[in-house]
Amino acid sequence: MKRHLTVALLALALAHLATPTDAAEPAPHTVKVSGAWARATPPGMTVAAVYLTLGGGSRADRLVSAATPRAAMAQIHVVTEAAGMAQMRPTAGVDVPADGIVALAPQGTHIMLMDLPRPLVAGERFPLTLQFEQAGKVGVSVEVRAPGATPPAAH
Ligand SMILES: [Cu+2]
Repeated sequence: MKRHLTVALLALALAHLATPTDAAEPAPHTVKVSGAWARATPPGMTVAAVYLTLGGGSRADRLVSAATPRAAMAQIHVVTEAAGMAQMRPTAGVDVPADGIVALAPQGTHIMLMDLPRPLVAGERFPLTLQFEQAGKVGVSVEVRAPGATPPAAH
């Protein structure tokens, strides 16, 4: 009886071990947020842009909103050109294709923080929560960089 139980447990354990390599489909994964940063703001400036990279999950998703305790309001902005001038405006969302990479970078789509109660200081970090249609809420830590700082080279 004891021996039977041992064999059964062993079989169960082996079945478990075998699962990841035997699976035809890769394990499902959700959207990932990385490399979030913002420029430090001069005194009196109450808006700032956050840039980050969205890595798609196993199925397509969509970033629909953002929020942070560091600012009264956060909006997703896209940059468009009108009459030779770059203008930004709120957008309803950003599509993240399955296993795709979407970079929110300077001169392009960004998370706009508005009504900052105090300037962003280089070296500080603050939490940002992104709301996705599929993945739900995903939190990320935003790094504040010195005003002249440039983003790291794309990889
Ligand atoms: Cu903006």
